[in-house]
Amino acid sequence: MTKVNAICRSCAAMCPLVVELDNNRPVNIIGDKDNPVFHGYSCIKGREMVNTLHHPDRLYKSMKRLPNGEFVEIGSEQALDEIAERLQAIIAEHGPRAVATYAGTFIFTYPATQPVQHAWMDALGTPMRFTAASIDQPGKAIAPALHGSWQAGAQVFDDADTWMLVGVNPLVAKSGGVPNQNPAKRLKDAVEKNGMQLVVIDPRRSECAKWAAVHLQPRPGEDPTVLAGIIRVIIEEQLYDQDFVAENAEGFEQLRAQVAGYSPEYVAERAGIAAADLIQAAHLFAGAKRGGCTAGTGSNMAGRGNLTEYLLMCLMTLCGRWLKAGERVPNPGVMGPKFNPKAQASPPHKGWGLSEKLRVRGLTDTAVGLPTSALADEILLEGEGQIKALICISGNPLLAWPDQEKTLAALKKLDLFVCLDIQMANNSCHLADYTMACKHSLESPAITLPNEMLSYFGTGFGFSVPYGQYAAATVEVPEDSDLIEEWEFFYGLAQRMNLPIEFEVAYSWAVTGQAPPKVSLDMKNKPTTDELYERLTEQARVPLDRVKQYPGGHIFDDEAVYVADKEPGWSARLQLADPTMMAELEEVLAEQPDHLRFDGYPFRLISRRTPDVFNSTGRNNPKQLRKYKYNPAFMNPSDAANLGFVSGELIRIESPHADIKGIVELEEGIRPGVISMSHCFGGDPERDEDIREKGSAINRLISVDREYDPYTGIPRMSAVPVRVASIKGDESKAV
Ligand SMILES: Nc1nc2c(c(=O)[nH]1)N[C@H]1C(S)=C(S)[C@@H](COP(=O)(O)OP(=O)(O)OC[C@H]3O[C@@H](n4cnc5c(=O)[nH]c(N)nc54)[C@H](O)[C@@H]3O)O[C@H]1N2
Ligand SMILES: Nc1nc2c(c(=O)[nH]1)N[C@H]1C(S)=C(S)[C@@H](COP(=O)(O)OP(=O)(O)OC[C@H]3O[C@@H](n4cnc5c(=O)[nH]c(N)nc54)[C@H](O)[C@@H]3O)O[C@H]1N2
Ligand code: SF4
Ligand SMILES: [Mo]
Repeated sequence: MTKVNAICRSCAAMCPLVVELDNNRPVNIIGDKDNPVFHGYSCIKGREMVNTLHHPDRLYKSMKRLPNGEFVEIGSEQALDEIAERLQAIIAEHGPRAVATYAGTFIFTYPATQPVQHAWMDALGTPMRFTAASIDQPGKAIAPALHGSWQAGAQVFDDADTWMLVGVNPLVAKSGGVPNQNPAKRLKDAVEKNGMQLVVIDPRRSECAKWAAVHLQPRPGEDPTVLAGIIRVIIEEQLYDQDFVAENAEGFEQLRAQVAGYSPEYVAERAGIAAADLIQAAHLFAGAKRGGCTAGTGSNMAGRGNLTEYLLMCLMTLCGRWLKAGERVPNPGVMGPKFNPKAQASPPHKGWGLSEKLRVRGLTDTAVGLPTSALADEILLEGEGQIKALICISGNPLLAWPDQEKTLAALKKLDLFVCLDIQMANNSCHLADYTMACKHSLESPAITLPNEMLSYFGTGFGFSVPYGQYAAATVEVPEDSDLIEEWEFFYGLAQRMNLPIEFEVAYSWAVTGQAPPKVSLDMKNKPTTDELYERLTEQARVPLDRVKQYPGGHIFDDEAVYVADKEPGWSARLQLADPTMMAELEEVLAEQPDHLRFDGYPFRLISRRTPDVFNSTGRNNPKQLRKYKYNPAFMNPSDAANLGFVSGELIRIESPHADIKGIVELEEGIRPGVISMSHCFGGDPERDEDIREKGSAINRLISVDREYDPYTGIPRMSAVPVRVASIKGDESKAV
């Protein structure tokens, strides 16, 4: 038996693990108790790699779908030859724009993939890169584009006296808000030891809300109203940082005028909360010395997510919650370049209207990339520019994209559909012409660079200390297998299509704002993943070799970096009154409140994450389904009583777009009028499986063209208007 250090790549947290191996097989996996940042933390999704590494569904060889629908094994080299040939034929007939990629969640923790993929696409001449980010929290990229950003970054959770969580639930998601390294311990310590005053805005009493000093439980989708109300209190009571605003922001008077209509009474009435709680939340947030606020998927998906994220940035600026000159930089970088910031604003830039135009809904490329909610339409819409080939990297469109029926039709219409996955259990792979069998996370080396870079994604994300870890591959790939890494797929295509692989390290751009040197790969002698990691970290503050000297991870706090003064004559300011956002504030006031619209749809369906699975991953491992095999329709017991529903009952849930079946589960903490369900459960519309075994596909309820953000295209994926009905006695029709 040997013990080795590993990095879990089953979510963005990248927890350090200790894996006990018996003859190349993991027999036990635990969190690393000696780790200085995670303190032994791990979750079942990581520990269960003991079972999922060699799960019966695991692919060891790539699969090809024959015209009769049968799947046969195919060698990876042969598959690459065939795919390259088919792509070339498609490009010859329709041009390179006919080739698109979609990157799902598991691309994130594999940092070698995207640079090679992007370089291949650049060389091919296709801009059609789509990712899950535009159906996740697109406001996170749009808001800094409109507000500008603070070069020194935000105050961090570690020494904050207050934090505001808006539709984000880090105790389950381990995404952000509370930094994702053992968030439960962090939040408990912050509240109990440091007296942090937590404000949570969530229509249900989430796991985080249990720690809140104030929990606002508004009607779903009313976050802009609530945040405008909080800003109004802070401005009217002069609780904001007047010096910081005077020196670094513009648009203050206009913002003040724009939020004037959002009185506590108006907000309380509209959002269904108590005015006193709203005022208390404003006082707690503005009254603290240090703090921050984070929005998550809930508030980004509930309509007007850009505005929600924008108002949170305004709150940060109003309260001066950015790092000031002379303060020590919490994380000056480890595998990223040295972060050497100044106490000054970067000016706003364009959030949308970037060069590529889509053919549907007037959508364009944006700060968060091309709108994935338009991808199915771009495949379906005939004519010049139609997408004919799609490569799906570690994603599951059929369950994850809004409007499942449309997604199904689109995936079937493709001339060529390729998935890169570790298993066929993914529903989308059944539609793919080729599924490339990829290495499992434990079969290739890993670095924590992606989580380090998350701090540039939003406040409350990433590592707030200079932490880094490298882990070599934990196990050898099985003999007889034919597995590739995702980057090797694109490298292999580039070789066959005579294309170069040249890229600039995007991470370096994010940290320094400057172009890093170009990396060109040798197209004859394939590099190793370790060599690619070397190239990606060429500008690292701590050389990769040094990181490798600490197999269990280390905090590299040997160098103190301080925020430098603003450059003399620096004139850029943070924008508190972006015209589009001000117009949206105006529209919100003018429109009929959401709860008075949608006659006949009295409920709002909101999003949530299921603790033991990751989107659609983990649903084929019984140990991860012990608590929930399916995705219950959680509702308030009073609603259930009024409708005569009992726990476990099968019901029909109907949106203006479609209907699905759900299974009632009672949850005291949910606001009446709200139903809360996880996505990525269920099957596809043609093979509806047993709902009590597999759950329901909530994306069938969502339309991409009914209510959507005009810039990023994200439709309303939370706060979805629905009605519910009993289907007692009719259960057979439901499965
Ligand atoms: N209604 C609704 N819809 C939503 C959401 C919601 O809250 N509500 N959330 C949205 C969000 S935030 C996201 S990010 C998307 C998720 O969208 P996707 O990323 O498209 O969906 P996942 O289920 O995460 O897909 C992950 C895929 O990666 C595969 N996989 C697992 N491990 C590996 C690996 O090591 N290598 C490779 N190559 N593949 C692997 C899995 O088998 C699975 O097929 O869904 C979005 N859709
Ligand atoms: N265990 C597990 N972890 C995951 C995932 C998973 O599937 N399972 N998915 C991963 C992915 S892809 C992502 S992007 C992250 C997401 O991480 P988070 O953004 O933290 O996602 P959730 O945990 O769903 O938390 C969203 C919260 O928003 C609330 N909410 C819903 N609608 C509204 C609204 O209109 N307003 C407000 N204020 N709140 C609302 C919900 O009740 C919920 O508590 O999690 C990641 N981590
Ligand atoms: S929290 Fe994420 S990274 Fe940590 S063990 Fe669980 S799945 Fe793995
Ligand atoms: Mo996500």
